[in-house]
Amino acid sequence: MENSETDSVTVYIGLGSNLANPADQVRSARTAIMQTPGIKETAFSSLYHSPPMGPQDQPDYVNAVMCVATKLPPIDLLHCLQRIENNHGRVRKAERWGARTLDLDMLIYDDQLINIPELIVPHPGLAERAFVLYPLFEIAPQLMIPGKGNIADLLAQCPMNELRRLD
Ligand code: A4P
Ligand code: MG
Repeated sequence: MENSETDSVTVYIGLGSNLANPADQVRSARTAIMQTPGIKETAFSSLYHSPPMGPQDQPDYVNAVMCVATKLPPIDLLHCLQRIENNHGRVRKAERWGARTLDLDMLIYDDQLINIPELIVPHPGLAERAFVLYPLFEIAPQLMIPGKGNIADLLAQCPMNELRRLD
């Protein structure tokens, strides 16, 4: 049973960028995730454009959400995502929510609730962020988010505001 599909879990990953051609950064990150051994893409949302949440003196963001099937444990997957961020020129600065070439957030890992210093899942901001909820809803309209509820209900509480879908 070692290699059976049933051993895989479903994971949702949020991709975001607002530096160095953000749409290309997101597309290239998608390819890098797909090419990671042990990870299989099952869905990828449209790209979405939005003004920055947090400090306003930074460029607008491009975001997307990806669904993957994987057998990697959560921490191993986090480290894979951090390696891909670093390969995309991610520089971690002291300022909270500052500009970045690539941000990969583990939004949901199967039905798990994880709260350790290195990893909080579901991602803490998920339920209030239009740039996460709208692309997530696009690829998983029936989703139940562990500890937070049904995606359609969360979306109904979260106006789209200036978020727009890119073609
Ligand atoms: N970490 C804990 N939980 C997770 C998780 N579920 N996924 C830890 C990924 N990492 C997680 O992350 C800091 C630490 O969080 C990591 O070392 C990891 O162990 P980081 O990527 O270095 O820092 P960050 O992303 O700046 O911090 P934070 O608070 O996670 O920021 P967010 O929530 O990612 O928000 N505006 C728009 N329009 N679109 C955006 O995508 N993104 C941000 C960043 C701000 N404004 C934005 C957007
Ligand atoms: Mg992050």
